[in-house]
Amino acid sequence: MSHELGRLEDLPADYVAALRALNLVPLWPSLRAVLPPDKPVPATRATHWAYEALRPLLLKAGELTPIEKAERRVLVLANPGHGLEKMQASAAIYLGMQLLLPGEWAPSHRHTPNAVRMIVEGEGAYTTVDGEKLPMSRGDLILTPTGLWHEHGHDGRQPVVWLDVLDLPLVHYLEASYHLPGVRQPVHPGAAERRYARGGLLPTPYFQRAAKAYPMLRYPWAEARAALLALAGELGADEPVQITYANPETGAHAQNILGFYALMLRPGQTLTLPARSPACVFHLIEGGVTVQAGPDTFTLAEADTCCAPGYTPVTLGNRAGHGPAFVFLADETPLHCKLGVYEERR
Ligand code: GTQ
Repeated sequence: MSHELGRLEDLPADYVAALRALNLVPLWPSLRAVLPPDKPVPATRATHWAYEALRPLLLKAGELTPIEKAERRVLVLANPGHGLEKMQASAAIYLGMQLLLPGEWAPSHRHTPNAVRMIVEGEGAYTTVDGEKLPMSRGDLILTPTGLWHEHGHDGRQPVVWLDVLDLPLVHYLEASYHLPGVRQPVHPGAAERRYARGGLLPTPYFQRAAKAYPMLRYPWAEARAALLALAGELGADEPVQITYANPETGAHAQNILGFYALMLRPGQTLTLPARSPACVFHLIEGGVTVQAGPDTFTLAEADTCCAPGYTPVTLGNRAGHGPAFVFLADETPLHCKLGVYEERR
């Protein structure tokens, strides 16, 4: 039973002042705000960022601000529900579109928040993470886990743009976010994605497995796309065709806080994802889809991004009559599961 609780205004002003002077606050006027009935009231609003609209502004940033003055030349995809200055897409997710121009270099640093890059356009750029030089192509997912040195360079001839997904809002909220500058990293040869190229077949040194917390840092789009097409061939027509970017040694999510996935929609397919506690981000790699998040419907063109708050059912539709659509997703599932607050409602 929910009955009206006492309000702050119901209390004598001198009583409230006496409490405040001792750093005390009465709970009951704010109880329903922090424990709302039945489900959370998210600040996160379903929001759509059209690539066509933001791209010229990002390129303009390339003219206005040299890389030396930016370190990372990024336009943040900020959720108005949180206030733009908070630079949050959701409670735990930060999104940014980063531009690197030919010949530029974004210097080495490391920080406590985890990052990934989803490459949006351009060829010839690379990021070096923990001494591994990782080429960037459209649709590739590149990890920059917490604490690893990373820097970005560009030997190509066209601007390169990628989507940064970080757990920065959460780590900042935890008062655990900080950054250290570094020097250019020596690059060691080898590509982990070739060592882990076959599912279920792990490279095994004779004495013990190399115990790297993040054994694979680059997930080429060609592999993910092929995996989705192969999976689609195995599943029934109505089943969701989705893969999780996983740590190939443990099978767990690739990173600790945010989850990353790729999803294929068959021609004409409509897929309803049940309401779940984590907020979710959708980025369209290929095709044309509609995303209906609660009362809001967005029409995504290629390279568009949108987000949906938690506890909201989401319906994805492939607008094309022929040809699959491919969507990259990021969400807060690993975090919610680890904290024991993960929930699905059907
Ligand atoms: O590329 O290292 O969008 O440190 C925000 C913070 C990108 C990066 C962002 C960062 C980076």
